[in-house]
Amino acid sequence: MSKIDEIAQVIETGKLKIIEPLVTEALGEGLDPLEILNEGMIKAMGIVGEKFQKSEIFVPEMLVAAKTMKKGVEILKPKLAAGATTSFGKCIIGTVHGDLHDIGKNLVSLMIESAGFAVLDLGVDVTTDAFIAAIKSNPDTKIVALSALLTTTMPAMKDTAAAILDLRSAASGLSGFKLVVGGAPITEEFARQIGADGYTTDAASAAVLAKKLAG
Ligand code: B12
Repeated sequence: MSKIDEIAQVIETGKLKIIEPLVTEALGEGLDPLEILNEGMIKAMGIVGEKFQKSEIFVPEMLVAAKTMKKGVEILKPKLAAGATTSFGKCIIGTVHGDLHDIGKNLVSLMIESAGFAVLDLGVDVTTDAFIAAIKSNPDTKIVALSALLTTTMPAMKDTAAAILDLRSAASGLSGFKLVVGGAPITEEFARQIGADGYTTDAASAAVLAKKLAG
């Protein structure tokens, strides 16, 4: 079994104690951190999701897999965040109200930060009011990024986006930011419907998009 497959299996089965030495070992062997992330970790979470859907595993197993992935990402973090030299301004990011998924949001945050933004991460289950308050107290924000992982929280994303866009079009002096959205159930079409300025499918392309929109 390849080291990357081994990492995937350790995440899938939630072996929290093994992930740290295993990822360190993989990096020591010169494996590409992005390949470890995409082909090992993210792939494993996809399998975890499928197993949950088929009722082969339940929430506790999904949770321990998530914890294992988070620990693995911690080891990868310094390698993924290359350290940007340009400054693109501020980005506010959060997972919308009712949604507790944050692994993808954290990766997007990490990539956007390493692309040269100062990131204000509001966390998970973020209400519309909390997004609005953050924008008001950070008038120099260039990007507002919303994440949603559940079809049931897509309406919350829509409502939050509407309030944010209202704030932007009001004569509030807060018109200098772009709104980007993402997360597994989000599509280009949904993003357009709710008036977002941008949408992408993964963390690396989210950083490219943020730079393009802020530039
Ligand atoms: C781990 C996990 C959990 C963990 C979350 C832990 C955590 N701290 O995040 C826990 C156990 C808490 C959990 C709970 C639940 N979960 Co869950 N979970 C998952 C799982 C297995 C992996 C998610 C993940 O981390 N993926 C890896 C990351 C890297 O990918 P990602 O999040 O998609 O992010 C990438 C892109 O989407 C994008 N992206 C993400 N955000 C943004 C934002 C922007 C701006 C941009 C541009 C891009 C972007 O870039 C990211 C990086 O490349 C998924 C299955 C899946 N395949 O997604 C189910 C899944 C999302 N969960 C599901 C469900 C049903 C639930 C529960 C309702 C279960 C329950 N009965 O309680 C609860 C809901 C809790 C809540 N209120 O939020 C369903 C959702 C079904 C649906 N269509 O709505 C899924 C799809 C599983 C399934 N197949 O049924 N879950």
